Amino acid sequence: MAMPFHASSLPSVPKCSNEGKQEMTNMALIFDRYKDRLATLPKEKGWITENLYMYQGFWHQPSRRISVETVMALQDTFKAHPTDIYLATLPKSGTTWLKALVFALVNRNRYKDNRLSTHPLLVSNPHNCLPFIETEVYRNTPTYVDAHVHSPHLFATHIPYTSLPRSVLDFGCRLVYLCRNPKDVLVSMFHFANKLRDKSRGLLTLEEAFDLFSKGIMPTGTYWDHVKGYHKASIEYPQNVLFLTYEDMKIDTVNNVKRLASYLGHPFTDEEEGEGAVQGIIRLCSFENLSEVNKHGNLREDIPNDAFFREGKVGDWKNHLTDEMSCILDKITREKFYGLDITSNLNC
Ligand code: PAP
Repeated sequence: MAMPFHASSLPSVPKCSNEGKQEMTNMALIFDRYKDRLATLPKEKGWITENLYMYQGFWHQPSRRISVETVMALQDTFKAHPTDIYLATLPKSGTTWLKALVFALVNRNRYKDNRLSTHPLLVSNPHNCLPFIETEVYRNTPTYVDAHVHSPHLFATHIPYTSLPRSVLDFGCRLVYLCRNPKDVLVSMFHFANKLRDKSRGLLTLEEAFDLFSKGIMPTGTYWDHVKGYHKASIEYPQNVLFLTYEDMKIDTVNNVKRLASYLGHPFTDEEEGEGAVQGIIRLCSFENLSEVNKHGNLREDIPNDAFFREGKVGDWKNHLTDEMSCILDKITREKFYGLDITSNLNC
C-alpha cells in the first residue's frame, strides 16, 4: 500500500522552528566564512538584492539562501553520490514545473493507490518537494548526507555547469537541464524581481531589466553562458545530460514527459500508458493545477507561493518588449548561440 503523505517527509521543509533557527545560524556562519572573498569580487547592480557579484564568470546574489556564498560552500563541502540526479536551470526557465514533474514521475508508485488528495503536489509547493542543493547546505543534516539510503537522490540547482561541486562532475551524476527562450526568461524575471524587491528600492523598470539582462547581468547569468555550459556538456556526455527546453515541453508535453521518465530510470510501462498515467502526471503538474494549489501561503517568510506562477506561457514577452528590445536580444542570441543547435528549440 502506498505511504500516506506527511508534510514532515518533504525534504526542504524545516521540521520544527528549532531547525529553522539552526538553519538561520548556519546561514550566518557561511556568510561570515566567505565575507572576505565576497569583498574581492566585481559587483554590479542587482535585480532583487542591491548587487550581484561575479564569481567564476557568472553573476550571483550575495547573502541569501541561493547565493554566491552557497556556491562557495558547496564547492568546499558538498559530496555527491554517483546515483544522484540534478535538475539544473537558470532562474525563471521552468524550475518549478520541472521539479513537480520529476517528483511526480519518480514517486508515482508511492502515491498511486492513495486518494489523489494526499499527493504532496496537491498541498505543497514543488520547491518543498524537491530541494535545491544551495539550500540544503544550511541544514544540520542535509538530505544529501543520507543520499545512499534513498538512492537515487534528486536535487535542483541554479549553479552554472562549470561551477558545479567537483564531485557532481567527477561521479558523472545525471543532470537534466531545462532552458527557456531568453525573452520569456527576462520578462518572467522582471515580474519576479518586482514581487521580491525591497519596497524601499522602488520597482525595477522594464528598461532597467532589459539593460541588465542584455549585458548578461542576472542571478546565475549570463543567460547565454549558463545555457551554453550545459548544452556543451549534453553534447560531450549525452548519457549524463538531458537537455530540454520549456518550449518543447509545452508543445509536446506527452513525449517529453515520457523521455524524462525514461532518462530518470522510471519509464512508463505499456499498462501505465494504457491507464493514462502520463496524462495524469501532466495534469497534476500543469500550471492550472499548481497555481491553484499555491494561491495562498508562503514558501518562506519572504517569498509567497504564488510568486512562482504568473502566466506559464510561451511568448508572453510579446506583451512586454518593444520591437527594438526584441531585435537586440535576437541579435545577441544569434551571435552567442552561433553554430549551436539551440535556437530552433527555443522559438528564437
Ligand atoms: P525559479 O527558477 O525561481 O524556481 P521558475 O519556476 O523557473 O522559477 O520560473 C517561473 C516561471 O515558470 C513562470 O513563468 P512566467 O513568469 O512566464 O509565467 C511560471 O509561470 C512558470 N511556471 C510555473 N509553473 C509552471 C507549470 N506547471 N507549467 C508551465 N509553466 C510554469
